[in-house]
Amino acid sequence: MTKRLLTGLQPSGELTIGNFCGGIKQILDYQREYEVFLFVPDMHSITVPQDPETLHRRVREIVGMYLACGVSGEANHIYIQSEILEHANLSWILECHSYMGELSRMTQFKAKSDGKKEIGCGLFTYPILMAADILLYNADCVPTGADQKQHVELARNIAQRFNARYGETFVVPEPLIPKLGAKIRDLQSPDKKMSKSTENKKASIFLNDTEKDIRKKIMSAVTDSGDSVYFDEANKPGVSNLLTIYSVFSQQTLEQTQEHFQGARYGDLKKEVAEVLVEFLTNLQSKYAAVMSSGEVDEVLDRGRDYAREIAAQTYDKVRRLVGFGRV
Ligand code: AQP
Repeated sequence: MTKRLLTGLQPSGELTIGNFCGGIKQILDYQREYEVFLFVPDMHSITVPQDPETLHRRVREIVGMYLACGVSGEANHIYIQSEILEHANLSWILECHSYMGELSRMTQFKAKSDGKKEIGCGLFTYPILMAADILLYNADCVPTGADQKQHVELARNIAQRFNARYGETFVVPEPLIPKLGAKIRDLQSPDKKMSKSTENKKASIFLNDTEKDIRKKIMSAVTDSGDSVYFDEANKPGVSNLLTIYSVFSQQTLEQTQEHFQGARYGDLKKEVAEVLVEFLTNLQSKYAAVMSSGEVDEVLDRGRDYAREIAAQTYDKVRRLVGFGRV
């Protein structure tokens, strides 16, 4: 049987090149090998406040971006999380099989709640919803950037715990972390990862950035002391980040990139990184405009919803019987 791969990107902001490297690129790499489930986690987005109109708009835009990037809407199942009610139903059951201790260890929760006076419960429990997203479709693999690896490990633990108690029910998923680009760094604070919901817009390159903005952001990216270009993540995170970005978007290995920039100065590196991004993103943006003016997004989402609903209903029905819900 063809193995299943599942992933989703939250419509919590405009997608960044980090989201492309950790999420979308992996789907492009694997979509011929796996049965792909790609969903829009709109339920995850409201773990932090969202404007409803903007969220509606972004849900469609993100699917347009998946398609513009080259994700096949015909071969893959693309759907919106909130349109499949079993995500929330299964999440509740899994929540009752999870522990406060394991959720408290999630580094993303610590980072997102740091310094906040009021911390929403959803921010704390959302890794369980993520486990439900994965286990509902018995996904074998979950492509993800380094930041989400811990959440996939939690999903594995919950699946194993459930299977041990009720008998083999869920496939135990494996995280699939890219060798290159698993953590694209913030351009202004390279100790942090690049994020779509960053407050400092200069810190992230968004997939819909203008040519002018791309060049400006890359040219003002924080580099490190010294002036020679080489890859050393611990001591030169800013420069290493630019080398990684260049490699991914020029489709070269890190070794080829390092060779290419031997003897170069920071200014040369930045100019070439900006060039490669401008070429990739302007091309992507014209494909995106074409997708958004066609009716493709809704067609793909309707098809994906119908397919996903059937699988989700089967899994949920099995699980609710196992835990003793309703009438047999
Ligand atoms: N900087 C990154 N480098 C590589 N991969 C990344 N991902 C996120 N940031 C980077 C990967 O993108 C996919 C979608 O992520 P998400 O939408 O579920 O949320 P996130 O991980 O919380 O991403 P953001 O951009 O930081 O969103 P906000 O700002 O809303 O929290 C995942 O595969 C993720 O690993």
